[in-house]
Amino acid sequence: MRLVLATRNPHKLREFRRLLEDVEIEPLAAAVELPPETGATFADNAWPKARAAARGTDGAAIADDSGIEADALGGAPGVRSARYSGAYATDAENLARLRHEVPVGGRLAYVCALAYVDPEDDRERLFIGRCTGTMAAEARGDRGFGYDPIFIPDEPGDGRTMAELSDAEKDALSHRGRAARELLAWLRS
Ligand code: ITT
Repeated sequence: MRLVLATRNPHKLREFRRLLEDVEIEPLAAAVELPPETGATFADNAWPKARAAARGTDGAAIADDSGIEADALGGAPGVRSARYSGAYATDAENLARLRHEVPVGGRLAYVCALAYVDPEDDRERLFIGRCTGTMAAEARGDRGFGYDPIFIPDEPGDGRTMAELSDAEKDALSHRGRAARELLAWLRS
């Protein structure tokens, strides 16, 4: 089976290729334009990305809209996670702002909305994955991407940040891993 992944984020492509190993995950063609992310929820943003990719490639597509929610900020940055420190902010700039605003030990959650769209049989489905954790005292680790160096997942509970876990460990507990496994189970059912 083949699926186009509607993303411009190479880290997401790498993670989905690991997570959906029986599926051939194709990158999005450069000519396909992704819509602006103006939705109020992760799902609102995931659907248009998946539909644009399915239309642009004439095949089934998936899209991930994801981010981090901080209790101390009433759930922000949420859908604005990629642009938290400005429209063209780097991962390092976004992480620095979150560290500045959330106290050490503050509750955090990663969320992933994964939309599946198949234009051939009109099948559409949404899967949501969550992963809870806390703010680290300092950025640690060089694996993963984005906010991983300051996110201490509740599991396995040994104090390591997401960026200090192996790929297999991150996949087993991450928001994206959880959503991807639900998609796989549904595709096989
Ligand atoms: P596409 O829209 O092209 O898929 P994007 O990077 O802009 O790429 P999002 O709009 O979904 O994707 O933004 C996701 C944000 O949340 C971005 O700042 C990421 O760094 C962060 N994020 C999502 N999943 C993450 C993960 O597993 N680890 C660390 N940060 C993550």
